[in-house]
Amino acid sequence: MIRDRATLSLLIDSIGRFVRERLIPTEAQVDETDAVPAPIIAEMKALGLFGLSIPEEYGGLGLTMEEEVEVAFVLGGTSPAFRSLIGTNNGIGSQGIILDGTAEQRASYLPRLASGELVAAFALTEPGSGSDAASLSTTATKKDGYYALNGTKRYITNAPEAGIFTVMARTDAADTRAHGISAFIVERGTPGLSLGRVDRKMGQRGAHTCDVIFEDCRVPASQLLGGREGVGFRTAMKVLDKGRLHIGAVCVGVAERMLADALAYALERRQFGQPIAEFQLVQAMLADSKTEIYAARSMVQDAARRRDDGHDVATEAACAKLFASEMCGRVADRAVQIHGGAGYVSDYAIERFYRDVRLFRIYEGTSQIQQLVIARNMIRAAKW
Ligand code: COS
Repeated sequence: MIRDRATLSLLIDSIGRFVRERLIPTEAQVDETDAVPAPIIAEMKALGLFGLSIPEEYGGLGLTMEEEVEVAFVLGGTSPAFRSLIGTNNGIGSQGIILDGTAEQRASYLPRLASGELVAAFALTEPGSGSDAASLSTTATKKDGYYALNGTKRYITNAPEAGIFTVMARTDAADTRAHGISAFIVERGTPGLSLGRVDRKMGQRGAHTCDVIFEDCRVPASQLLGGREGVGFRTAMKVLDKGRLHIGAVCVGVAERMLADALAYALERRQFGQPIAEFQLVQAMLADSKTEIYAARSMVQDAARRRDDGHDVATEAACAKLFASEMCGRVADRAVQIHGGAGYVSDYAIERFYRDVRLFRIYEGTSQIQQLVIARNMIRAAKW
């Protein structure tokens, strides 16, 4: 639902200008140095980007899902590393607190997440537990007024920068699946929490991941998310439903950027005496990409509206993420093809985007997990 079109247009215009004038010119530097410059981060904070989806009462912009995906389309027009920096505060890092946190937990963390003073991370994946998230083995053992956390979380986005971690851990050793899992808000600096070395990734340089290690990490009982044990897996799944929709929107934005770059190149590059855009085989690649982007954009918008209307969109979010991320991979491949040899060297942005977008088909649930979620929900609905 779009609450006020004029206000949203102003926001989108200012973010679009920021993307064009500040982020796109800094993309190559971010890739080379593996860091987003501090002045850019300060501007992101001033624009309110860290609190897009955090409710207004906590200092955020309180965007609806439909508004958020419109913003994500625009943010997708530049390197995904920039979006990644604000992604956890708006998505997987804050949504557990928004959806299921206690009043005290919301009041304590959301204002600082909205301003960007604090960066949040979401710690679900482990060395032995990825797609099968319910099998996680990190334990949280209740002692006198605190929980002792033990285990390792892997590939945790923004962990090197994070001030808080939403950590899924097993509080009931007897239940080896979802209902034995609880969620905790763990502050950086808690004794027993340490970080591994920053991962060397294929792409998205400037966005950082690493292991988060818990060794008898004493977490006060007040940090149990929502004050309830056994519902942490459900919280994580709800968070991921929203996150998947957001990632679908980012995929649309990035695909639009790659297609714009490919079209510009096809118009400028001449072979056989004419711009290669005049060749029908190149046109087919342009047209297929345009069509698929339009389809993905429509899916994401529709799923976002349904979520705003209060519907359960687990299936639609999975459909949107599956289609948009796979589409983004195909567009990246065609865009490199249109660039020819120029697409394989780093003088053009497409070489970097090709590596960056590969992650979309993996994180926040692989394409295969999206397929599984969609089919399971279909079968469940058919049975009732
Ligand atoms: N919203 C709310 N609750 C949900 C839910 C959702 N979208 N999906 C599942 N649940 C609930 C189920 O209702 C069930 O609770 P009840 O038994 O009380 O009904 C519980 O969670 C367990 O669900 P399920 O039995 O479906 O769990 P499975 O282990 O079989 O499979 C999948 C769940 C595979 C879908 C899940 O593990 C998953 O999404 N894996 C991918 C993880 C991922 O995306 N990782 C990325 C890391 S973060 S970047």
